[in-house]
Amino acid sequence: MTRVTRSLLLAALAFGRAPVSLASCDIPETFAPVSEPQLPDPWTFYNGEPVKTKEDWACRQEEMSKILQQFQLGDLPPPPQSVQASLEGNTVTMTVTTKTNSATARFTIRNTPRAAGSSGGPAVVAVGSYPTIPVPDGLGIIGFDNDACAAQTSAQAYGKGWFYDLHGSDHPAGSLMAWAWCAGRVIDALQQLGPEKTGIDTKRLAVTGCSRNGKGALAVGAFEKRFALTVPVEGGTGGAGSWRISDFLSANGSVIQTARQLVTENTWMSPRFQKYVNNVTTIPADQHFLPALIAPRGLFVIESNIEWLGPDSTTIAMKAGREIYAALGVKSNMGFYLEPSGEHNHCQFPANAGVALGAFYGRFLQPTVDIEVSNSTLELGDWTGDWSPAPKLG
Ligand code: MCU
Repeated sequence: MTRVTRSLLLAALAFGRAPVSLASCDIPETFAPVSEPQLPDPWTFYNGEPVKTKEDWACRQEEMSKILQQFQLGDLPPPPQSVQASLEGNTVTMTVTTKTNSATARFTIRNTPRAAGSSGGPAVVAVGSYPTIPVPDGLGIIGFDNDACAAQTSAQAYGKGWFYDLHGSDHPAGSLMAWAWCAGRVIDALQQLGPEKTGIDTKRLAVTGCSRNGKGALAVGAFEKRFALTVPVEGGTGGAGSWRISDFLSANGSVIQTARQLVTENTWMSPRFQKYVNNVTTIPADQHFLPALIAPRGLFVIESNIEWLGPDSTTIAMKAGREIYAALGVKSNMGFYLEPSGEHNHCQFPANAGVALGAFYGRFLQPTVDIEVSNSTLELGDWTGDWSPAPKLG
C-alpha cells in the first residue's frame, strides 16, 4: 500500500464546502481480482474498511476510479503540457503537446449559445459529433469527433487516433478512456479561447452520445469532472448495463451484449479487460461505479427496451447508481429513463422523457434564469410614472 496524500478539495467541491485540511487516502497501487457475484459495495474500501465520512467518500471515489482504470478502461493520462487553440469559422484547431509528442486535432462549434452574456452560455458536447437528444434552441452544440481521438472500427483498431499518437499505440487506455482524455482537451481549448471568442461558458457543459457513443458519454462524464451534466443514451452493457447482470441474463437465454462478446467487437475497453471477461465476478467494480464517480454532478441516463442493450441490466445498475446519489443526499441529481411503453428505434429520443431532460438542462446548465429580451424601443419610465424608486418592503 502506498500512502497517497490528497487535498480535501475534491470532497469539498463535491459537497459545496470550502476545503478545511489535508486528508490521506490509503489507496493500493494495484488491486487483486475478487470473488463477488453481486454489484460491488461502493461504501466499503477495497481493504474492507467502511466509508464513514464525506472525506472517506472522496477517497473511495478515487479508489473506484483506479479500479475501473486497472480492470476495464485503462489508465487516464495526466493533462498534457499545453493545448494551443485557434478558431476559424466554427472549427477549433488545437495543438496538444505532451512531454514527448505533439498532435493536432479539431472540433466544431455547431451552435453558439444565444443570449449568452459576457461569461458565455451553456453547451452540449456531442460524442459522435451530433447529439441524438433534443437540444433546445439557444444552447450551444459542440461536435466532438471521438473516432479521430481513438478509433472504434473493430477489435483490431486499438491504438489508432490522436490520443495514441500522443501516448503511444500500446497505451493501455481503451477508446472510452481515450475519449474522456480527449474531451478534456476540448474543454482546455474552449477555456483558452474564452467566452468572447466561443460564446461558451465551460462551467456549463453537458456531454451526451448514443449507443457506442453512449458508453463513451458515461465514461467521459465519469473521468472528466468539468462536465456539469452527463446524458448517456442507450449504451447498454459496458455503458449503463452491468457486466454481472448481463452475464446472468445471457446465461438465462437473453440475447444481450456481454463482456466476452464486447471485447471481440471493438476497442471500447482496455486490452487488460480481456482476462476478466469470462469471469466478470472477479472484477472489484461494475458499472454503478460510473455514476459513483459522477455524483453529485448531474446525470440523466436514457436507456431502451432493446434486448441486446439489456434493459434489466441497465435498470438495476443505474438504480444502484441512484442509491449512491440518494446516500449523498442528491438523489434527484441522477435520473434514469427507459421508455415503459415499449421499444423505440435505437437512438431515437423517447418523447416522454422530454420534460425531464429539459429539467436537467435547466438545473445543471442554466440554474439561474434572469431573462428579459425584446426589440421594443418604448421606455419603461414613461409607463410607470411615480412608482420609482421602488419601496423597500419590510
Ligand atoms: C449499444 O451500442 C452498440 C452495441 O454495444 C454494439 O454491440 C452494436 O454493435 O452497436 C451498437 C451501436 O453502437 O449502434 C450504433
